[in-house]
Amino acid sequence: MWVAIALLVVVTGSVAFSFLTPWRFGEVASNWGSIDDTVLLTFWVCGVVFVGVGLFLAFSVYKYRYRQESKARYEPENARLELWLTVITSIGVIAMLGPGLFVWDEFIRVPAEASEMEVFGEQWRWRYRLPGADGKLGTTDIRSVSTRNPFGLNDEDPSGLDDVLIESNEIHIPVGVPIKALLRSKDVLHDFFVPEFRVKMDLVPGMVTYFWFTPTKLGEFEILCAEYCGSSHYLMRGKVHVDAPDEYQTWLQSQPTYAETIEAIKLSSQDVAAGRAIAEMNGCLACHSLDGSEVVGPTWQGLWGRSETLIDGSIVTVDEAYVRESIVNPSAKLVDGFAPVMLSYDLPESDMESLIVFLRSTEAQH
Ligand code: HEC
Ligand SMILES: [Cu+2]
Repeated sequence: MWVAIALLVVVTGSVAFSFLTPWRFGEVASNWGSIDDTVLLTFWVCGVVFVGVGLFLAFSVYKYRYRQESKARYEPENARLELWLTVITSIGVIAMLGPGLFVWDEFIRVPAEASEMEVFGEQWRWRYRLPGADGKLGTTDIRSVSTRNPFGLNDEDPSGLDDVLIESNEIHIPVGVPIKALLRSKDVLHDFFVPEFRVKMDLVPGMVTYFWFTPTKLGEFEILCAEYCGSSHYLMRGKVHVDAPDEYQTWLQSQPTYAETIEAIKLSSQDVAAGRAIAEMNGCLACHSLDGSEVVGPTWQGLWGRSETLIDGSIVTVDEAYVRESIVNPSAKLVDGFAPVMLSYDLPESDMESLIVFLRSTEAQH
């Protein structure tokens, strides 16, 4: 009796929770409302089965409870019962999964007018690449990836020179324009996920995966990596800004092309701008700010020459030796108050020198 009541409470409680819960889908900000429909369909099919099974269980537990005089019947086979259970289960599974196949087909059937956007993931950041004036992304080869060419663009391919490189976790896209997202990973499995767009797909090393979407709402939306990809997976976040067309153009004009980044680095290695470009290309600025704000690591504002307290309580002055050690072997001296999440970098000496020129320029002005 009590078991049957407990089962009834579980069933009615679950149903009530599903209808009263404050945790609902947020508004969809893309054309993929149909993804919500498939999720809700799964929810309803599972819900109906759950209620049916739960009630049947409660009923059976009560009806066939132990009684002194009752006797069990021996009935190991029942072909009719098995037949209709199989039919009903099959219908349930088809109803649940069938419509999703049609949505999936649309999800990867990219409209011809879609513009391309490459999403490049690595431990633990995002980068993006947009086709330049020629509307074509240049070809890449993962073997060409270097600190100066983080996307691995083929230098022989002229269509890559005008590609716009976004060395930031944040990307802008214009509202109302269909976009084909091409996903690449430099190292391990990652997963590009924008909950409000209802889009999500793995980045698989060695291949390019894709899907398409049209953003329908202006605003800022969070990008998450939805595949556990190492110790700092939780830091692998980004933002997509959906802009009005003119705002988007303004932003786009301010982003460097591949040809421009090559130029910036060609400047003498004594040039602060070259060092800054190297810091950007290596992703240092994803964790170190230049404006005093604390991102993941200590800010680089006023870095050179300042006194830093380490976790063992000792104090060091930031000079060339300390900076070099912090880059090559970050765990040797950990700054107090920060997580040990920086990876060691093996930079060519010329890049290291440029970086140091740039970091020297951060000395606080008195
Ligand atoms: C994943 C985030 C992350 C990235 C990327 C990163 N760092 Fe760091 N960095 C940190 C953290 C956290 C600390 C503080 C803990 C420590 O000392 O390791 C730090 C400390 C430092 C320090 C010592 C700073 C001080 O105030 O004493 C230097 C110098 C430094 N990083 C340089 C670099 C350079 C150069 C790069 C790029 C080549 C880089 N970092 C990339 C997170 C990062
Ligand atoms: Cu990841």
